[in-house]
Amino acid sequence: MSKTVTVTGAAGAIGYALLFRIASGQLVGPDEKVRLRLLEIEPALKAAEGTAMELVDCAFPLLEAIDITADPNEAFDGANIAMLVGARPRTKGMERADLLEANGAIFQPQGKAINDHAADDIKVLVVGNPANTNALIAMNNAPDVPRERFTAMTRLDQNRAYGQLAAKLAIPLTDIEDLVIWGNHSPTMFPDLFNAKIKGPPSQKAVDAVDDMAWYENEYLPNVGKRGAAIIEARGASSAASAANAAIDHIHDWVLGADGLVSMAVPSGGQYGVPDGLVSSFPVRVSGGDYEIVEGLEVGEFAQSKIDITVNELKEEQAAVKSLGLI
Ligand code: NAX
Repeated sequence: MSKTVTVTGAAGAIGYALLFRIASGQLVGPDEKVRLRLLEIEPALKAAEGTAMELVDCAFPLLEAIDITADPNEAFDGANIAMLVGARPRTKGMERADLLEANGAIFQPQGKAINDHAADDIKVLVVGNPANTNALIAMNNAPDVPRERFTAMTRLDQNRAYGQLAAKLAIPLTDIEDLVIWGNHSPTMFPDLFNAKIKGPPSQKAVDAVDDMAWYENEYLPNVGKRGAAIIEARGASSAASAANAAIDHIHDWVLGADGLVSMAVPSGGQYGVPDGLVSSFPVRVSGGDYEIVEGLEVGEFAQSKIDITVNELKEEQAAVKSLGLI
């Protein structure tokens, strides 16, 4: 058996950091062969071919085939996993409506192509920004695919949240568990220290271990939320290897399972008051190839006020794409 993995934006920076890890077996495990499908726009096909040449030159035993195309129908034909990385970035002076419209032109046809051509067990991860709303667009254009198969990435935010909390508490990040992100993959996201735990004995709530609400609100939240901008400022280019790493984590755990809570932006079923159908990040449990939103977690007044802000932003994006006729 092998899995067909479609990667869009394959010639981009994240694609370059992602494809070699998929082909080496880090995505779906060391026993599963993979067939790669690279989707790019015409002008980037040659660059994608160059990446494919390097993939061949790695002689990965698990890599069965590589196909390159600019046609979404071909790219998603028989796909078991789709990693939608290519998107239209916001350029200077671009209004939000223009950004959403430009991305609609990408994610509408890709959603339709997934609907018509992907394998029955397709799992979709949207990385390209605005990730939650791009996933919403693709999902709404794929009426025959169960909607829970469309997800967006907040795992990089989760990984950043782990790193910064471990640094603050001067503990190994393996001592932290159940630290998840709520809401939108944008600076409004909410990393939840109330449900995160520091391993014991005795186990402690992360917020108690920090014991500094001013740091949580005024440093941690903005520093996690704006980490992407800080990386651009420092490197002169946006996060690529860490984004690819998080995309691997997201799909790996979805397919193979994981302990504890992880963050995935998934269509809401109305949990925690998030409107049905909105693609928002939740605490989820993953096992047996499925995920489930974990209900009944503590959401106090502070957390709720932050979750409201980020969910309201998603509602506005949803209303905007609706008015543009994209969903
Ligand atoms: P690059 O600009 O390096 O690559 C994007 C690639 O997508 C380009 O090769 C382009 O030709 C291709 N592309 C554009 N339209 C396409 C289409 N219709 N079909 C197929 N391919 C298409 O960007 P990169 O640094 O790789 O980032 C990709 C996306 O990830 C961006 O939207 C970025 O904002 C987003 N990110 C999302 C993150 C997340 O946590 N969800 C974090 C990292 C990253 O910022």
